[in-house]
Amino acid sequence: SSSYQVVVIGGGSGGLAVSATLASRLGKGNVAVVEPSDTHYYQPLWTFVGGGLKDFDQSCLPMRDVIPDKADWLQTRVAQVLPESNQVLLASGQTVSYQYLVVAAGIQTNWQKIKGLDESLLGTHGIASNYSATGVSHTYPLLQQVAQQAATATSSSASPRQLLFTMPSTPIKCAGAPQKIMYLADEILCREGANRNAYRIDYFTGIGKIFAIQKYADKLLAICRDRGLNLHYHYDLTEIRPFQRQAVFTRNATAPATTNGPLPSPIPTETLPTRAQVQSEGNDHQITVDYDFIHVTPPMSAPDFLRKTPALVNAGGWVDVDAKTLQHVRFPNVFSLGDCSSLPTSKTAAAAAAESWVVKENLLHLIRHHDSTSALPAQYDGYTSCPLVTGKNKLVLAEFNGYEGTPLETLPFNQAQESNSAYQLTAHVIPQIYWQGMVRGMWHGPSTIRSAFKPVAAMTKSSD
Ligand code: FAD
Ligand code: UQ1
Repeated sequence: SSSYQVVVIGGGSGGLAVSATLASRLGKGNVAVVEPSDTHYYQPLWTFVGGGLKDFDQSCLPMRDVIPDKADWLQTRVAQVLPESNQVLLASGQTVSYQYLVVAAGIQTNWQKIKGLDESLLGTHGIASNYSATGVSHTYPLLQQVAQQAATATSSSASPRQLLFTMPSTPIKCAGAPQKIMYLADEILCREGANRNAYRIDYFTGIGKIFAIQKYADKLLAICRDRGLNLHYHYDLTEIRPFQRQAVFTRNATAPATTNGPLPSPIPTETLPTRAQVQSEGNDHQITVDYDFIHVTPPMSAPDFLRKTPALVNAGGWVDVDAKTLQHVRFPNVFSLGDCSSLPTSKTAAAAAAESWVVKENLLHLIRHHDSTSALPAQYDGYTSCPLVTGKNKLVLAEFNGYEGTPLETLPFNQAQESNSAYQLTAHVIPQIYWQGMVRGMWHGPSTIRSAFKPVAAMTKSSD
């Protein structure tokens, strides 16, 4: 059994941002990163890959090239955390002891929660998902296929090609990604020459809003209206019948509560997809829709292995940390960041960048001052960001304080507007920031840039 000063679970965005700095500060042999994957993924690029705007290869680097030089890489998964004895149990059977633990294991995609769906089906039967390393490369070819079909549709009386986009009611990473690919799909079909009435786009979301922050939701709703994209709230995708190309949506419990009797007007008939059947029985309300293309965002949850340690997680299964200090609420030598944490903000790499600073400051403080009674120096404000690409060269750069639900913008213009500069920044500059900065522990979000722009923003944004 080996022993380390710090063990980091996960070599993803959050795990590398933390371990890079800690390994260089604490020196060789003192930091271990437990990570099973051969490849590190820059997942934010997958929206662009699905839209045919980037190559999949640009989102990957071999894990061995990004694990910090001075850290030991244990290439296996953590099977269980034993926080009472300061140990982790590895899938290989080994136990590893730690003085400090950082949990950055990401979020788990649960494909099997949708009846009839398996990750291996992506790319077949018109089923696509950008939420899969193996599946994302199939999205664009499928979109081109349906675009060709719509473009060559001859009879104007034929029913339109049906494209469906789904968002589950569970927490997910990058809550904007389920709709970003819809905007890109619409643009691809238009570009391939499809007549607007030769295809129809429907977005089914498990929740009751298009976006959590009103300022951006208003803009996105206007975009959907202008582009004729149909929105349906409180529906979860519950089944796919690949061979029939049918999707079944179930109205969920987040729908407006009724004291008794059936739910109020499900989908108004005039907004129903063309080839759809409604099944209603009391409050159990389902719609079966024939599709030609469907982009699935699977339900997600905290990783299963965390649930084996109830003391580590909250009722939802997320690592239970203080929202400001990122220190565990019961184990002071444990920290967590990123998608697997309980932090009540929107789960993104942008959030993990800001969080990584707080984890490093506070953990190094504890190492320097063994008296854990002195207050931890760094606090996370809830910053997160969601670059909503709405087309080639168009993007709404949502940036906000997820704790307060208020915009927290970096650039000196109103970021609810679609802009080319925000597109160029997200497509070309931020990936460089990620590979050169974040995975090396040197990018903690844009707060210093925001401060630098403050005088300019004060002049240009006064009329927002
Ligand atoms: P990850 O980066 O997912 O890393 C988790 C790591 O833990 C993985 O390497 C995994 O192999 C490892 N792991 C899992 N289980 C174990 C175990 N038992 N033991 C050891 N290791 C384990 N974010 C943005 O900021 N902007 C965007 O535009 C954006 N767009 C996105 C679009 C898509 C399609 C997707 C899928 C995500 C997007 N994100 C975006 C979200 C972003 O990728 C994540 O929020 C971010 O990667 C979270 O970092 P993390 O370290 O928590 O998890
Ligand atoms: C960001 O910092 C980040 O992490 C590297 C992202 O993940 C890909 C983002 O999408 C965004 C938008 C940011 C914020 C950075 C700037 C310069 C606004």
